[in-house]
Amino acid sequence: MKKSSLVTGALSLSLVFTLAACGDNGVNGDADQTDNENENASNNGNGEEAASEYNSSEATHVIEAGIGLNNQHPQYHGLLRFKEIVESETDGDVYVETYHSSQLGDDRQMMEALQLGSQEVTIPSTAPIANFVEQYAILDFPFLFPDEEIAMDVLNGDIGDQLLDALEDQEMVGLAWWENGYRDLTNSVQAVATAEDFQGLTIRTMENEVHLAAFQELGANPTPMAFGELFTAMQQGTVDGQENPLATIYLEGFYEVQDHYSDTNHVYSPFVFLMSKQFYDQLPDDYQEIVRNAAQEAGEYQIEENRKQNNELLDALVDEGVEYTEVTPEAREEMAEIVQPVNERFAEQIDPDFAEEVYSAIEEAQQNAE
Ligand code: TK8
Repeated sequence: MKKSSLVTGALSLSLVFTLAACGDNGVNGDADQTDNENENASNNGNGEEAASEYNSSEATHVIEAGIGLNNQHPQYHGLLRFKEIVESETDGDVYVETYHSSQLGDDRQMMEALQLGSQEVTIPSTAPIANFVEQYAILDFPFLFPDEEIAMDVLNGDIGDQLLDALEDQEMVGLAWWENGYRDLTNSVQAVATAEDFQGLTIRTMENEVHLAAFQELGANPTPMAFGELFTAMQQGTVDGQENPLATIYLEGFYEVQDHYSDTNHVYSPFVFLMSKQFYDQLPDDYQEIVRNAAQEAGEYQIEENRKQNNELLDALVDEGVEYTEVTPEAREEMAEIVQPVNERFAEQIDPDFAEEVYSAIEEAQQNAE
């Protein structure tokens, strides 16, 4: 596995500046977040909602856990479940502090902090992980996974294990697969029903080369940006739109700044529950097992709640005044054909053998499901 030490070095430096700019509480005081009209996003991540019968000053080990999404999202509820399990099973000897809404930084910065050992847990989408372990980019190929069950089968099998193991070289330990879900498009310009409708739209993408190339191929102007900057970018018109699963679109209040929603389902987005290797390695064996099982168990809860929200929030979004444009299977098929050369190019460039393994694992999971 290739280590991109140059990129990593530059990022460490930018992390130092970011932390220095945050003041002494380590919370990201980014103006973007306070300008955000969505009140959920500005709540303090370590307030009442994460109440605990235990006290960090009495714990031997303190886990600072940060995510990019807000405290309404199933990802945060899953993190609270992790906290509950770990604290009760260690009788408060391992204490978990929870931060949401990019309070500790964006996905990339938080992974950097895990490498440095200055933060213990984060749960990014796989897309930004590809900047650390390039094989992760293959998971983010558009229209790769036919459904969520098949995706989870593959991730909880040999493919997923290989990807989690590969994180160790990057000073991170992958404890479990969680789920963000199928990504859909919103924008403030036009209804998007077909591939042609992407033409000319400025779309914020995650910081991932495959996403960038795929949206280019569709004729859009992709603009990679950290999630924490997205709301303001849409509000100010820096970007016309973005793509995320429905739960994120609704729970982050994107309807305040977006007019159109299309169920493109263009890519399945997993989350990975990551722990700092430095931190994990110094935990006693029984605690290692407790955090591993807790990440798994909390993940099962997160996935269930997440799927429910992704399936149920469409009406609520429409009630907020967003126009829903249905994307037909034929239109999706056309989009998939247009971006297929991107998948082929990256498979070749990144790791053709591993890409083949992923394709066969998906086929096998599909056959087992039939
Ligand atoms: C949150 C991100 C987010 C992702 C994105 O930190 O950046 O759009 O979908 O959920 O991981």
